[in-house]
Amino acid sequence: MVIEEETRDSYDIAIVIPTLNEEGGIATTISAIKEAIGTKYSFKIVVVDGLSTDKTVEIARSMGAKVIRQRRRGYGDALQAGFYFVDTKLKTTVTVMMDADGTYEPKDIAKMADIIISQEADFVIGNRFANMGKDAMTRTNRIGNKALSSIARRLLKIKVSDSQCGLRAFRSDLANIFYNSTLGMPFATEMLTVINMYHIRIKEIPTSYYKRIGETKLSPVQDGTRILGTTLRLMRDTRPLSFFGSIGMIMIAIGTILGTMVLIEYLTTGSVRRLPTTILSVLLIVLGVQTISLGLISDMIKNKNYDKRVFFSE
Ligand SMILES: Nc1nc2c(ncn2[C@@H]2O[C@H](COP(=O)(O)OP(=O)(O)O)[C@@H](O)[C@H]2O)c(=O)[nH]1
Ligand SMILES: [Mg+2]
Repeated sequence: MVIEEETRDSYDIAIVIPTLNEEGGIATTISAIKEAIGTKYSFKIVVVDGLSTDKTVEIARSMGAKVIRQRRRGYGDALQAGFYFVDTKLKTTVTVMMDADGTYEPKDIAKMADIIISQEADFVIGNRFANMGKDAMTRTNRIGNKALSSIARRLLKIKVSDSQCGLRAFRSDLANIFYNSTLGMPFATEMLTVINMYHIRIKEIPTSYYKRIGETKLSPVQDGTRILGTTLRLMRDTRPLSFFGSIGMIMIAIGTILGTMVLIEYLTTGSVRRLPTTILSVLLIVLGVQTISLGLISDMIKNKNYDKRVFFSE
């Protein structure tokens, strides 16, 4: 173990870049990173390729990046594989993640590293809305990203403006929680939920966002729906009492309104003529109470299974 530690290459920053057919953007991205960081920090670029069929891998290797191949598919899985590599094969202080499409400003990497190294925060995320280039994001994506961020803030208590921002940096000794957490695959929203769970100190900084080189690998509708589904699942898993509690309360509220209508009718006319409404009202109230009970049980299970790893800052 000690021998392995000593033979690991050591850098200030590891920059993990997932790629899937990015031959148009990878060279620009790597050279812009080299130029932006210069000699301020030592760094290693780790490209995690998802079986690109173009020249991405050759270009990345020829420019000195370490290229690893993910076994499974997907952006989240690629990041996890990259973090695992950095955590187990290199020795670094800061881990950064970034796209290979020229959308992010490489100068922001050093800014983020400054914050982590000075111990001002353990995790830094960009806010693309702060300084968004013209045409950098389609109108649909802009609205969608704002909506997803606002939903995540409300449902998951994640305190960031741009929950889908792909430029992030964190203390490398925290890497293992992102590939080894109880939540399964952490990716964008998942990562932020894990940060909340462990009370990791997060800071948001304004970042630039430029128009993409090459084709996007995400589809707005399909991925937007998936992210929304993930947000709900994460709320169920991490805040079960709020999740089931609010569904139950809504049912009880509707049931009570319907029941009150029936009661008023009974008090004024002396008879109950709306039988279906009466049944629905009772059903909703009973189901509502049951749903809240489910929340209480889930909350108990969650607390029993809670991952008790602790972290500290100096
Ligand atoms: N390794 C790997 N990289 C991926 C995969 N899907 C997307 N990427 C890369 O992840 C980054 C983000 O994807 P991108 O298409 O830019 O998404 P957008 O920024 O939301 O438009 C890019 O560098 C992609 O090449 C995948 O399945 N595997
Ligand atoms: Mg991108």
